[in-house]
Formats: sequence, C-alpha cells, structure tokens
Amino acid sequence: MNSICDMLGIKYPIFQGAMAWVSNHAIAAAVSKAGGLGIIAAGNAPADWLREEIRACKKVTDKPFGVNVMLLSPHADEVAKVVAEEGVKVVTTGAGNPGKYMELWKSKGIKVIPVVPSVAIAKRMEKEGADAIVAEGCESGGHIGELTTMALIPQVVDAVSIPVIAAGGIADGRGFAAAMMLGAQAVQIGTRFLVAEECTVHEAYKEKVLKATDIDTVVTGRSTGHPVRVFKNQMTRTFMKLEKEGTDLNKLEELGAGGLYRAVIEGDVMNGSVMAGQIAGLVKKRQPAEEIIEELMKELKEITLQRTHYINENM
Ligand code: TUI
Repeated sequence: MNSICDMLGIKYPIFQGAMAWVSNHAIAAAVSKAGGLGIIAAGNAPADWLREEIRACKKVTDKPFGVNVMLLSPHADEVAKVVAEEGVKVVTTGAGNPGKYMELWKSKGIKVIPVVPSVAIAKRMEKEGADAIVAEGCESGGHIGELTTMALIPQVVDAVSIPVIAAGGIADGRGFAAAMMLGAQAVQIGTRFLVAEECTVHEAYKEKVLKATDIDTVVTGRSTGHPVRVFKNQMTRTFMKLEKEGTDLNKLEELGAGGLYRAVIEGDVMNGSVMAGQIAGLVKKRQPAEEIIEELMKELKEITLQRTHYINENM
C-alpha cells in the first residue's frame, strides 16, 4: 500500500486514463475490479449519460472508481453536479481549472485530482484544495501541454506536497518503474487500455493502436491553443495544411469537432480524430484489463528486484 492506494481504497497504484467517448462503465468497472482505479470519462457527453454510466458501473463493482470532468465541455456544470449527487468517490479533471467546483465536491467528501501539464498549474491546484495531482506529459494522447513526462514529474513532485500520479508515455512495467523513480506514487495509463478486451472502442481504432509504430502520432492544433495528439491520417494532413495556410481558427475547430466521435464510435480512422499516446508502438496485444494490471505489477516488481540486485552486487 502507498498513500494514494490508502487515500482511494484501491489495491494497485494504477489509474485507467479517462478517454472521451472511450472510457465508459465497461472499461472503468473492469479496471476497478482488477484493483486499479477505473475512470469514466464524461468528455463532451450530457449529464444524463454520465448518471447512467455511474449507476451501471456500481452494478458491476463495489470497488472505488472515478469520473473525469472535461472542463471544456458545454455540459461541465451539470456533469459536476451529477458527480456530487451520485456518490462518486474520486474526480479527476482535464483541460482547465476545476476551481469553481471544488467546494461542492469537497463538501461531499470527494477526492479531487486535477490533471495538469505544468508546475504552476499543479501549485495552483494544491492551493485550491486538490487531494493529489495527475501530472501529464506531452507523450499522452489527446489534449496536451508542452513538457515531457521525464521533465515534468520530478519538477511537480518537488513543487507540491500532495501525491503525484504520472501520466504520458507509460504502457509497461519499465515506464511504471521509471515514473516511480521520478517520485510519482502512481501511474495513469490510457493507450494500453484502448486494446483491453472490455474496452468498447471501435475495432478499427484498436487495430490502429496494435499496428502503430513509434512515429505514428502527431500534434495538431498548436495554433488554435488546443494542441491534441492523434494518429496521423487524412484528417491530420488536411488539418495541418490548413493550419500552415493560416486558416481561420473557427474553421479549424469545426474540422476537429466531432472527429473523436467519428473515430471511436463509427470507426472512421481515416477522417476522424484517433487520439493515442506516443507509446502506442509498444502496445501489441489485446488482453483483459485484469491481465494488463497483473502484468504491470509483475514487471514493476521484477524490475525493482533486478535493480536492487544490481546495486547490491556493484555499488
Ligand atoms: O484533458 C486532457 N486530455 C484530453 S481532453 C480531450 S477531449 C477534447 N477534445 C478536443 C479538444 C479538446 C479536448 C482529449 N484529451 N488531459 C489533461 C490535460 N489538462 N491536459 C492539459 C490540461 C490542462 C490545460 C490547462 C489543465 C489545466 C489547464 O489550466 C488552464 C487554466 O485555465 O488554468
């Protein structure tokens, strides 16, 4: 047990990344049942969808699970209320400052864990009452900041006194161990759970991850102020051409809007936004969520023992 596991009542320090349209109750419940922290992503979905997903998750498992509130969502206010009403134990937030919901959530005893891309935002979140911080490097899929996980984690760990969870570029025991060495108390993993058997993302999306190489993702939208890491495809080629030509920001946003739904639900991996992290090239097999979690813990343990052995023998 470490302090994050104690704080949240989970067995293993592994969060399942909240992926909009992807992370529903099916994957969240599977991860929580296996001892990690499953997280339902509210994304841009309406509050009623979230309410149903929370109730469905509770039917499958009595283990703790979380909800992620995507703060750019037009439904964020109602979603924040549903989280408080439905007795969710843990909230993570993304793509903004959750300050205005903090009082409501804290009054219900909810643990609040904002996802942040920089030291300054991490410090502000701690001051505003966050219980822990997910520090997310730009290796991650989706909406990202500027810093890599390697540079971000130790700087955030030194800047705050609450626990730090590392995210971005982690998919196996090696990344897990490295994150712990940087001072993180847990990891958040998204891309690898895309190919979990319980994950309901479209088959074409799963195939895209399984066939990926190291250089298959790209960041679009730096000029719009919403940088997003996605797989290169026809959509990104068009987007980047228009971005280079200085196309009107609203037109670019329009092109991106709806793209994630097209990829996740309809399986249009040519013209949709196929968000995934740089570590996709490492993800080669479909597995049940429980097997992924057991394998991560086994690898973490083996690596830690190997290093201890090396130190005892050589130093
Ligand atoms: O939120 C994410 N990743 C996401 S959200 C998402 S859905 C979406 N789709 C299209 C456009 C935009 C979003 C897909 N992936 N990760 C966590 C994250 N949070 N990354 C960066 C931030 C962040 C940025 C600024 C957190 C706080 C912040 O603060 C700004 C402020 O106002 O203080």
